[in-house]
Amino acid sequence: TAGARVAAVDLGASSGRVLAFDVTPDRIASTEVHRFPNGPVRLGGTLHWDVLGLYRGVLDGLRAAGPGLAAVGVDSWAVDYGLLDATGALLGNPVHYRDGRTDGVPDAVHARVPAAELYGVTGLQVLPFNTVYQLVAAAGTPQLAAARHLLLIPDLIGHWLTGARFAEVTNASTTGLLDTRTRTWSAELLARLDIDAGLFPPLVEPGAVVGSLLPHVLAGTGLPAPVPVVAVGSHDTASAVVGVPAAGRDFAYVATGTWSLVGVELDGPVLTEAGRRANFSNELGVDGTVRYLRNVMGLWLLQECLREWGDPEPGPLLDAAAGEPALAAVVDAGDPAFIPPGGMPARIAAACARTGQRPPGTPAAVVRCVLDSLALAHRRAVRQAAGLSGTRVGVVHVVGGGARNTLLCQSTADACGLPVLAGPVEAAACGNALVQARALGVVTGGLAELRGLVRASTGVVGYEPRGDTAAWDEAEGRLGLA
Ligand code: LFR
Repeated sequence: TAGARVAAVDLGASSGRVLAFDVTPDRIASTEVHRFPNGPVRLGGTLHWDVLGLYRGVLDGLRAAGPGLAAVGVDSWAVDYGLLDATGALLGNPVHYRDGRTDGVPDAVHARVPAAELYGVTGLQVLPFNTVYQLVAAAGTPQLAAARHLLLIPDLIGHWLTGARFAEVTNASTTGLLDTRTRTWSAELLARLDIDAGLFPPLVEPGAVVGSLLPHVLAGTGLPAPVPVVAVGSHDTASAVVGVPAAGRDFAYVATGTWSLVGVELDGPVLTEAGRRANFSNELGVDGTVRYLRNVMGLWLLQECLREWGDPEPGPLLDAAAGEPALAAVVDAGDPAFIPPGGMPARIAAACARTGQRPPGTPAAVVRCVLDSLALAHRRAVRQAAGLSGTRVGVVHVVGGGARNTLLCQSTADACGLPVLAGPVEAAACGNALVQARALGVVTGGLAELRGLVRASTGVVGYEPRGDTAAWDEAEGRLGLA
């Protein structure tokens, strides 16, 4: 085929978007056809996602992308799921990963399966919201007892679009229930944690055609049949790393958005004790790759401050932050204490005070503190990822929403002492679309070829490291991190 139009659905923690991509063998061009808000809904003391609202946004986006659609692919944030009963009905709204139900659960789980043993199988950083901890927190609830199927968010959307039930493997690897070495569900872990193995659908690798849009979906979106749905790297980070426009292999990436996911791409997992202690994850990627990375708090810190301040325009604040002195105060952007919503400026001030630093006194100074702290965490994770995996890193690619934040990109270059290449902002949608296009036969090759297409088609902004990294060493020292 000479070219095709595909729709990439990319659901993030603060917005969902549908992009139409026109893909030819040597170029991709995208249009954002629909964007809709996403966010937590607190109900009865529990944080939920409005998943039907998201599904409606997807349908609206598909209608806007049509009528010439050759395929659809869906990616979203990881770890969260919907439960279906025996008739296929959704059992309640999916719980948001920032909900407090998993407080204390990791320790309880590790008392049954030691953390080191879990890591040896799943290779995952302990984050309290990993699906395994959510399921143990939900044990004994009537809802879980009634459940017959568990579908991660993109698979749930895919199920509603096609009727098929499947678990795409890159996202499944964030559950803490997959054996990262074999890319299959760990029957042993499921048994030891009394989690019903029957809940989990068959795994599929990215690139598989999982079904096609159901008749009522076609009718509702005005699309002519048939429209295949392709499993993509359904974890947004997996798709974002496909969309990194790297020319060589000696790169680290920072996939920025609500989170910063910082690491390197490997051919296989690194399951060392040193990596576990440093809190590195081995997430499964497209084409058999592994993302060796750490979750860093990301722009969530900034988003939550802005919310607290009544959502002012971020532009002027970022400009003011650029005029503030660098590294006046920093916090550990890897600290899980920042996971829950609410009171972020006060929590940042408290973290500064705890480490003997004067808390930032103005919103501009808080923003500067947040961005410096992120840059510091990026540097730490890039260096550790390289060291722990024996990878040489010559350049850092910043993709996702943070790629348009010039202060963050420059500070990341300065902190790492490495050039930063920033963009594309919509890397996840690019990676999503390219995997679809390859499944359709419009493009061929491996990740290097797909990345070449991103490079040829999207603009990238370069940042050279300035100054010396000693100031960053000193700032890191203040945090007393191991
Ligand atoms: C980024 C992301 C991260 C995951 C977090 C929670 O959007 O998918 O990779 O750890 O959201 O699901």
